[in-house]
Amino acid sequence: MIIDKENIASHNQNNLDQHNLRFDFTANSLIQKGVDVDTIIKKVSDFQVAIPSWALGAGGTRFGRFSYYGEPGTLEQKIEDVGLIHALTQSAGAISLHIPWDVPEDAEKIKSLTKSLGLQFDAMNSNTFQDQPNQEHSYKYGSLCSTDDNARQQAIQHNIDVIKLGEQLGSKSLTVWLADGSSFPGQNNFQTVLKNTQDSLKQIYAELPEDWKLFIEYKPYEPYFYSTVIQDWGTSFMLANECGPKAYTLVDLGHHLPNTNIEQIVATLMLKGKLGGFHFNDSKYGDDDLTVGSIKPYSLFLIFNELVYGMENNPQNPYPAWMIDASHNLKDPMEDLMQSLEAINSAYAKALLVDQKALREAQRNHDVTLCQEILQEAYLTDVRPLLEKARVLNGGAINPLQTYRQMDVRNKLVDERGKHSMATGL
Ligand code: RM4
Ligand code: MN
Ligand code: MN
Repeated sequence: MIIDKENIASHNQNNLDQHNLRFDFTANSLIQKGVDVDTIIKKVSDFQVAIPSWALGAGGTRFGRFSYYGEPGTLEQKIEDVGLIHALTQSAGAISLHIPWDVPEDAEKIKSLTKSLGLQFDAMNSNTFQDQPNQEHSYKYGSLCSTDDNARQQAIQHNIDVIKLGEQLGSKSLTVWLADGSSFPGQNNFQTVLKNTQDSLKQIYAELPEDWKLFIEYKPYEPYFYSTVIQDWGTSFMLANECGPKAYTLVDLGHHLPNTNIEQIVATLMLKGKLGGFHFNDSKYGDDDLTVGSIKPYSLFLIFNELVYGMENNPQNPYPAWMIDASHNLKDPMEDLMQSLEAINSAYAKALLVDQKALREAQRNHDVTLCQEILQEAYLTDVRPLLEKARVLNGGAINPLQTYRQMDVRNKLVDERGKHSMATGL
């Protein structure tokens, strides 16, 4: 299924008067305060977030999985779904593949389909956290960290194969997330597994094409419950430094213990030029993979405030790769992803509204009250009309979720694909 711009434009007609009213009010109030509204709209339009190929189907928990009707059963269908989300939101212009869940049978065909929908290939993701059928050596006791040379070599080779595949597709980065760890004290020698991981990453790094980046994710626990080899940003940062200038830390919002000050981690990494990628989601307890902004929208804003500061003041840090890393147990995945995109764009636009000059001045004067007021002033602004404008200017929907429902997209997909089609993934 493909949604064309005329179709979206005709749905927009019903919302146009309301949108214009709301936009004029917001834009005029901001202009009065000296805000350059056009620049903010342009920045929001340019902000593109990748959708992972594994997020279009229903996610599960270790207790079970409830299917979602009309799930994309093939890689082509997953790409089509991202195309639909992008057509409506104009802000999901890339797809990120997980290998071997989504190995293209014909790379050229996949490439042209992706291009025709206005999408690019974002980072490639390797998978050494599961054993695949017919795999020779098991990852049960670790992959890149393994003390079994055969398992370790196999995991290194898998990552190299993923890079080669990514080159065929035009991707420019590899994201490595390792489950490696232990569930019981004494199970692993901490120094040995860390050293093995470092050696393995260096071997993968050595195979990285000149214009590629390596992103190293971290996570404190799960699937193992006593220790994780790359447990925190410090370990990831250290490994990235050991590898070299093309290796970076990747921050996944769900990969922190409760109450961690993620915005401070962002600031530290950007100062050091080592924040390479970002995975968005939200959580109450751990790696819950909930809709972005559904639990802690203010934290998301504070994180964006540091990202915006870093993007404007840290030329030593490359432009980060953005991706939504969520899982959908209950909601229609596409609706959920559109809600996430709205939350991301909203936090970004609010962060762009922070009066940086006034904030620096208040910080210099140790006016703590005013510092907080300045942040709240931006955070409490209703930026939705600006996001609507950014979409409309690019041919997207004023209200993507409503348009998606009015177009009855899910039922049409069920008709096309059948009720019980299943997506690969977790
Ligand atoms: C992990 C991590 C990775 C993702 C897998 C599916 O928790 O966030 O980025 O590839 O989940
Ligand atoms: Mn992630
Ligand atoms: Mn995760």
